[in-house]
Amino acid sequence: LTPAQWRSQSIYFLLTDRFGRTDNSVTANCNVQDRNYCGGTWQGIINHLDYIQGMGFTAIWITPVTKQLSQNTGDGTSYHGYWQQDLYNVNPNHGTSDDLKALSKALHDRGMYLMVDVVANHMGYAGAGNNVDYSVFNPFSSSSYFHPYCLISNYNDQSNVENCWLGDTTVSLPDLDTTQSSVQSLWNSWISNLVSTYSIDGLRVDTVKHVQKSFWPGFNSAAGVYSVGEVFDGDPAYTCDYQHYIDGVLNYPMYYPLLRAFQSSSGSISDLYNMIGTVAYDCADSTLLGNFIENHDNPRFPSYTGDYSQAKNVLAFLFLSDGIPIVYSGQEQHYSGGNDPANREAIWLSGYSTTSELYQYIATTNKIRKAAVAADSSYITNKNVPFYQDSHTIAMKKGSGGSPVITVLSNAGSSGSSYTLYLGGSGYSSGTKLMELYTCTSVTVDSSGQIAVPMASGLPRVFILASSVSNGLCGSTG
Ligand code: ABC
Ligand code: CA
Repeated sequence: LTPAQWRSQSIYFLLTDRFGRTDNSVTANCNVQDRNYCGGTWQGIINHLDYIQGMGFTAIWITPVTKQLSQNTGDGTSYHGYWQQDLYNVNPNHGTSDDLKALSKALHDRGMYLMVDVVANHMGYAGAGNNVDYSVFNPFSSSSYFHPYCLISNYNDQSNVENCWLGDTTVSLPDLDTTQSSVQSLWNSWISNLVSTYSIDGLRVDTVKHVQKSFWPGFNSAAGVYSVGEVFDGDPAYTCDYQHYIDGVLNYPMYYPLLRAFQSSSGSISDLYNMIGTVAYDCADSTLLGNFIENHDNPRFPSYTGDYSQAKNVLAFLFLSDGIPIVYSGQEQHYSGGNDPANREAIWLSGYSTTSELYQYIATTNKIRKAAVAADSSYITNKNVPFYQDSHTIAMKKGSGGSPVITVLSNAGSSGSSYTLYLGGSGYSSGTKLMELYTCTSVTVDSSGQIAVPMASGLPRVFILASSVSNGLCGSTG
């Protein structure tokens, strides 16, 4: 799938080891602190695709598929998939190569897409960096393919970030010398092969800032599919620049102000408001970024606040601002794990409840985004514009000039009061009939051009033209 085709997708990100088991168990023990395999498999994902599709997702992103180091180390095992040793075989803990093909086919049979996480910066080794036996790697079986050992010590020094090694002295992440043309051509033919062998539709690319920028255009084009890179940095100037080298990046610049705005009722709305403009300006194309509020490297949102209204507001932002929404598995069950490894809970232990509050909320929000796309061919490419803020509230419009989607978000939380927000500046003229899609309230724009927004319990509100309501929303047919 091309970048343009990915814009309107929505992505469910899961750790293969933690999502579903071949035996369909919902009781199998998984102690996150053990940092060990819990038994999730590609077949287990196939078994639970209804659960994912039932929330309206059109794609999944799965953790790396390559064969890993096999030891149980002081840092745990390779259950997460970022400690690869053999690029030409798959991780046997997750199944066979045929199982992975079957997952790809099962997704495609439903009209869904497969995004695979890939790592080109490093391999993984159980032991200290000055003691690596390079012959265990396939390919790259000699030290000559790698940068000399040094641990990254200064994140403000870009050559240190690119040329030294991630990991620690328990598990080393031997850092490939990606400036060598032999290394580049191995990676490019590998990725091209992987994509075609498994009919992969998109890539999430790990550790992008740890490889020189000039490596990525060749890799991205050899892949031939939309690639979204991980540049773990909140600075928009630093992170957005990578979009000149790879199709998209994970929206780390938005992550921090989004978290701070909604993690408490005193969070800064204005910082978020300003970052929307900054990212739209600094990034080459904000509509190709990957939006998230949770992942396997950061504490989950409910570890900051247990409030469901605040959780709904951050979700609404992911889906209704510029970029491709990414929900991290377990977010729909309001899981609350903190730092790695606590944020990697097994999903089966939730019993895959489809009635939980956020599961239902996400399903509605996916429908809203699809209805917006269906009603307005330029919705997905028109930039989101914030146009109102107060200390607890932000309003944004996105879509073609005449009929934008209006999103009103609040950080007041579930105990927030009920009141009417008279919202001007939406661009809608008086007399226009709108529908609020979470409450199914009809509102006519008043004579001074204001929308009477029925705020309550700190919940998000979203308006579209009443005549555009579709996709089963608010009792619509079709
Ligand atoms: C394991 C254990 C951990 C233990 C660690 C030493 O070993 O699980 O508990 O603490 C994989 C595994 C991890 C494993 C690591 C290391 O490998 O999943 O469990 O940790 O062996 C990607 C993946 C990630 C993966 C790897 C490695 C890379 O998403 O799951 O980890 O393939 C850096 C990298 C980033 C990486 C991340 C984990 O580490 O850049 O690619 N993620 C600063 C730095 C960032 C740094 C981040 C976290 O800290 O700038 O580069 O990310 O260490 C903001 C700033 C940011 C700043 C943050 C903290 O503050 O703007 O720049 O980020 O304000
Ligand atoms: Ca590197």
